[in-house]
Amino acid sequence: MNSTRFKKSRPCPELTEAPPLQMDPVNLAKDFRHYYAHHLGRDKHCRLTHYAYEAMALVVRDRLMERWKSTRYAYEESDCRRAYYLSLEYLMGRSLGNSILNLGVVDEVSKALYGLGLELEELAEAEQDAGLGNGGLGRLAACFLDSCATLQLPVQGYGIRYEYGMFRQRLDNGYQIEEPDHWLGAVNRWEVERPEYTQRVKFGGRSEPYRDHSGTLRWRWVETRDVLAIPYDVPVPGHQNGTVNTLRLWKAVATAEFDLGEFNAGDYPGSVAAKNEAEKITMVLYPNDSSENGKDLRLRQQYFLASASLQDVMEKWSKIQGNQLSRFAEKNCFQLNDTHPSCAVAELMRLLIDEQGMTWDQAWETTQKTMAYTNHTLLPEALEKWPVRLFEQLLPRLLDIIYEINARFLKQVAQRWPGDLERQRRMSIIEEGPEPQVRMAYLAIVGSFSVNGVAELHSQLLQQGLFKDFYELWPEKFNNKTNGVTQRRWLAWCNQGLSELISERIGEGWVTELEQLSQLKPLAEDAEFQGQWQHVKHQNKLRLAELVRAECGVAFAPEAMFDVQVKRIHEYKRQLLNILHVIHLYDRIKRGDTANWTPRCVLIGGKAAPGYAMAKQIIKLICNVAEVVNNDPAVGDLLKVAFIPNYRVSAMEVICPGTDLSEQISTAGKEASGTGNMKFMMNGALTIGTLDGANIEIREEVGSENFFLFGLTATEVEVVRRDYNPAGFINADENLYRVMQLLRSGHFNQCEANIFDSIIQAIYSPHDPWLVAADFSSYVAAQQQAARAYQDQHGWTKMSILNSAASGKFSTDRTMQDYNRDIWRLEPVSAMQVTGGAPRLPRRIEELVNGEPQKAFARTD
Ligand code: CJW
Repeated sequence: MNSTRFKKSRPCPELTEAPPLQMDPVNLAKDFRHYYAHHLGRDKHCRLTHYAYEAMALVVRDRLMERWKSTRYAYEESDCRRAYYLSLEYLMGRSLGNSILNLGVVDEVSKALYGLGLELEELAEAEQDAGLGNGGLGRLAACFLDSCATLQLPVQGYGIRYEYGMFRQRLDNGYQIEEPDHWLGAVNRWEVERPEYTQRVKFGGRSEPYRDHSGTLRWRWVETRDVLAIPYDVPVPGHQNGTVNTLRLWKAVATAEFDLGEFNAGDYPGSVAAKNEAEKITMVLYPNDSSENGKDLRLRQQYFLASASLQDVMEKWSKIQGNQLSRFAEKNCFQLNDTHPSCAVAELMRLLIDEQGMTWDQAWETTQKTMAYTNHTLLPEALEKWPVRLFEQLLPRLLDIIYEINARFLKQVAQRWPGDLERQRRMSIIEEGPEPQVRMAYLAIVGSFSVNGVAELHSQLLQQGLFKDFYELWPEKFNNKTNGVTQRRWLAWCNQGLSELISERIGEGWVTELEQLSQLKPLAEDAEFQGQWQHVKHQNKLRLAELVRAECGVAFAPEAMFDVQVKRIHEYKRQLLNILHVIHLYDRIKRGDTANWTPRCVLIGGKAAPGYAMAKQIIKLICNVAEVVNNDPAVGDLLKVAFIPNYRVSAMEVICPGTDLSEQISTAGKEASGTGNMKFMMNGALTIGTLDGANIEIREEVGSENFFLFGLTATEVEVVRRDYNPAGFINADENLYRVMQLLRSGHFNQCEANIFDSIIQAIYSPHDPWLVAADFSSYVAAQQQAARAYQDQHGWTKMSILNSAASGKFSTDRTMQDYNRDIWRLEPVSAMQVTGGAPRLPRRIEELVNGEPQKAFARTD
């Protein structure tokens, strides 16, 4: 930056050295009052909880700041190797509660607020979700950051600061309406703008050869239209360990010159248009979670993130190490969250060659040792491809580099399989055809030293299917890293009743070592413990019932079984199968088949991509079925159905603690992992599910007797699909036949003729890739088993406790240790010495800090 605003002055420690802020209720209350009255200018007449939230956010933020600084210093001083997580999405949700929990001051803050006549829970509710992601992939990134900070790993997240996050979903007569989520309309207390680290990102123009001073032929990217990337840093606190890591989010801003250039040329509207064009890049999150739609703005976003982040890391490197780039790969590692940021492979090559003067071979070695790629999907429509033509227009220099990478790579393929032209065509980074495309997954694989899937089955299927050729060439690159979730948010914070009960029995160690939950196993049949467990579940069900009443106007009775499916709406996730089962239950009630009935409350929620017509139709069907079922006096309390609008992180914090039965019913081989399944399990829900994604590992951990399994396996799915005859399945199953009759009769769309025709057709289609009809019978059987099991509350509670007790594997603390052991190879760095108080350390980290051999993170080779 050349602005005078950022002129450097001499270092001035007395500016920032201050005694640590106190964390006791008296001081917290004092600071709260200061912010409320003096900073926000509110007084006793202000009844808006929002300002109380803001004041508390400021109090907490101050405490984060000092730890954040010491963490930065600790990383700098230790000159440690670092990893960077590159992701187009971070679903952070709310920050206040999480920060308070991780600072270890839940009781202190509650007391301080109590003294002021306020309640922490109510304040926390006033915070808007930071919804900078679509679903599992974005939430996973947020859980990863939490675990890295807790493990004191020097990992920084890089992402985009979208002005508009994930759209808000409203329902109008059962139809999804999308509303903009202008989350930055309110002040965001959880970010710090750092214009002093602004980067410049190039677009457009052309590449041109030239000779440098030594006469070497080089390339440069000229006549570009640049965009500035301004970083906003978000603090990511570890759990009671003094560490605060950073998530750096980039905002796009027009450059002064190119504004002025057009302005001076007398084209004022042109200059404004150019400014808008630049700033559009970070305006909105694309609301697709499984199919790319080839919009050029999306490619701009991807490159913007990759380029700004890489330049940022390079700049820091140069400042400290000079132009000693030979050790860059030793000290830096980039984890690519799916192919979305995979431009980074070519961009790093460009920076190393064009800007740092490396040779191709040096640069390639550095890149290949630095990049690691995680795949999150097997769906072919989600595999990103960009038209070569678009690359040429937007990123011409990158396209040159991709061509060169591909040429050299295909030579390697030809050497390994001489004469196998078909294989070369299959493996080429450039897909030939009328509209040639860049296959981003192949670019990511070729440019990375590690390629991982996100659950055992998914990683296997990648190796045997989608990436088979690459696996044959480089088996050593491929590995699995089963997903997880952070138990800090997904148990300790969101289910405080269960947390307290668990901690009373086994201590608090599980908060940083989830495997300790296995100590609950011997208590699974303990009558007293069961009673307490049931009491907590009951309270959580009341809380969930209140949410459903407020949001859906449907009364859920807490004695009924709460049967929940919340996730993005997609055909492969089979919300349709769920609602067919609901119709079947309704049909049974109507025909009087209700002996030994288990009352059930079915809750479904999730957003459909705005352009995904079938997914929206499925929402409409769910809503219409709910309307009929809930208003039929013959049904009464036997069955209730609700679709909860605007499903998001903060809603899940109420939903998963109150759930009895977790629906994980995707067509086998389609859900890469799933992470909602883990949140439910941790909170003591039982799973009804297929052998798909991480369900398989959940069932392995908890035992088949504590899991309701149904459906075809991934292998069987392939076989059945070959000559699939849904009508055969429908005619062979009386229950399904009746369900289809009800649907076809228009029973759920009495005044809306034919609106469900496309759904009915899809079920009857021999080309239905999701095999809804094929799995119906076994799904109904598993549901019946679950219903019967629920009637034995003693048995059910036992299974519930065992599920929670067996969820240890599904902590992102474990996932991050796996990434670190096999991919990142970082040493944890403690930032403790500088902060006030005596934070409690998890045992493992205590050993590390106290100089014990760093077993947990030692290289195994
Ligand atoms: O990642 C989770 C998995 C889950 C998987 C999800 C995923 O479906 O099973 O638990 C964490 O590993 N999300 C995506 N792929 N896989 C995903 C997300 C956003 C996308 C996209 C794919 C956005 C676009 C395209 C594909 C786009 O162009 O906007």
